[in-house]
Amino acid sequence: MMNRRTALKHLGGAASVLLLTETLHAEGFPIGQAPATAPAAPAGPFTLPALPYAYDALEPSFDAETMHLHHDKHHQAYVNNLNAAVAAHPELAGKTVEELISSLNTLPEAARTAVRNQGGGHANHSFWWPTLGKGGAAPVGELAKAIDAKFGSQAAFQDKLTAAAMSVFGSGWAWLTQLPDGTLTIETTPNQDSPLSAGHKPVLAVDVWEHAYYLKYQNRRADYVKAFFQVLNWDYVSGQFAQKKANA
Ligand code: MN3
Repeated sequence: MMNRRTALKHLGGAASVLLLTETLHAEGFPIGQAPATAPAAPAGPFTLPALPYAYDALEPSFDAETMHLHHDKHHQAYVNNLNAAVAAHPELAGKTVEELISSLNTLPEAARTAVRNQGGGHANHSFWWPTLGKGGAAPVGELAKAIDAKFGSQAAFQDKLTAAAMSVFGSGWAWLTQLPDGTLTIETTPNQDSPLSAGHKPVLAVDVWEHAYYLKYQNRRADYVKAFFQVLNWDYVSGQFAQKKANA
């Protein structure tokens, strides 16, 4: 049996360069800036975390094919590109991706934009996958109280997050985050920017890049956001919130 990796090896350098060029283009690199010869992506220090459930676990809301592409191709590309970006900066390799994007201003200028984009993509997706799954229909405990206190009700919160997700022009994310004073807020970030860069702690998020929904929902972002609430793992998100609060 020839797997994809073996097949690529047999196809040789030209095919690899083509694939990498397409990946770079898909991740927002103007095609003219893709390297003429593609060095093999370093294997680390950053690695793709496994999905904590099966690819079809979120069906029918999020289809298995989208999950395959989103995790195995898009997230993997952020990891590969981040590894390439830190390869020339060994002092960055010992840090977690969260530490890197929390202190963008302290990074060497040559690596800053790549870490912001590729590191942001890696951190955002690594945060996001475990918050999905089928666990509970509503927030519980401390998070339920905090959402009610801030937004009035769970339904009002859902409406506000939906409106935020719909308001993102182009690619980005809508978030529920915790501010340094402990209160909750809804915010959006463009591209792969992370709330961590502003010192805000993500509680939950909606990825509104088209790669997250186009196969199944095409232009219907509102339907996708509705489907997101069907696969938001409230039990996990509430547990994480309570734990962080206890440790704060
Ligand atoms: Mn995504």
